[in-house]
Amino acid sequence: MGVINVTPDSFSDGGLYFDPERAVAHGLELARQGADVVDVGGESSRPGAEPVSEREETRRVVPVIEALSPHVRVSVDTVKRAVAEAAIAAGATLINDISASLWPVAAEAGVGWVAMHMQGEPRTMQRDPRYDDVVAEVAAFLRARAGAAVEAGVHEVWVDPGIGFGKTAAHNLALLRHLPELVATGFPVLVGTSRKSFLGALAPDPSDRPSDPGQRLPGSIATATWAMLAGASMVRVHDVESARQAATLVGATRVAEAGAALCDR
Ligand code: HH2
Repeated sequence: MGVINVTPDSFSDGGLYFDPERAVAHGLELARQGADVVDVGGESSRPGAEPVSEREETRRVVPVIEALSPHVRVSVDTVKRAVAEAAIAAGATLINDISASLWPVAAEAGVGWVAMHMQGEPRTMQRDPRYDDVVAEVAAFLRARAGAAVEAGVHEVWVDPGIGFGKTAAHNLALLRHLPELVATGFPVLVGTSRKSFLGALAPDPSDRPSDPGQRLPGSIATATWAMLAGASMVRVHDVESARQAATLVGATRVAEAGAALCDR
């Protein structure tokens, strides 16, 4: 899943694709690089981000989705019902929902839905996140929301641990380490670590300062590869070409494993 932020303020690429023509060109380029889905968002969810009105968010994403959807599968990254509906009318077939609450819209429209876990809300979520058992709590939350969606008739339901959404670096690492527990829910798992700040803090630059978002490609690919090996079915990334290479290698090791197993028979 390749990211397109049609926003002036996203944490790693804010402003780069705020112009719709640039956003469309970038989306087509991500598809060429191998993205199976492009995720179009019109509101930043970075820690401390200010909310955007429904009207403005719709104005940002709809023309981009209309232009991209004939060429590549499009998801809309929104928490607003009206924006999701307008995006679906424009050609989106997956709702990427960081609030994990829009499954009735997906059921009504017959599109797929991603349930992501978040503690709190973007403005304040990184102030002091706390859990007794982050892995168990996130898995229980996602299992319940995904179950409700299936019951409502959603035919394609994804779960996502919400790396960085109301989580410390230790919480993020625990969720990555124990990803198989999320995979065991039986729902396909999506993971987004791309360029996130815990990577900068855990893998600092040579002068021991937290690296900037633009320097976090190695950590992004390392964690995406980790997630895929642990059973994630999709990774949400800004750098599609690199992630695609990693995914191809993960796939090749699987084929090699299956071949070895056949030879052993
Ligand atoms: N992360 C971001 C946004 N949407 N959706 C899912 N399902 N999983 C994620 O991990 C996730 C997400 C944050 O990244 P980005 O879109 O690049 O930044 P911003 O929210 O500042 O626009």
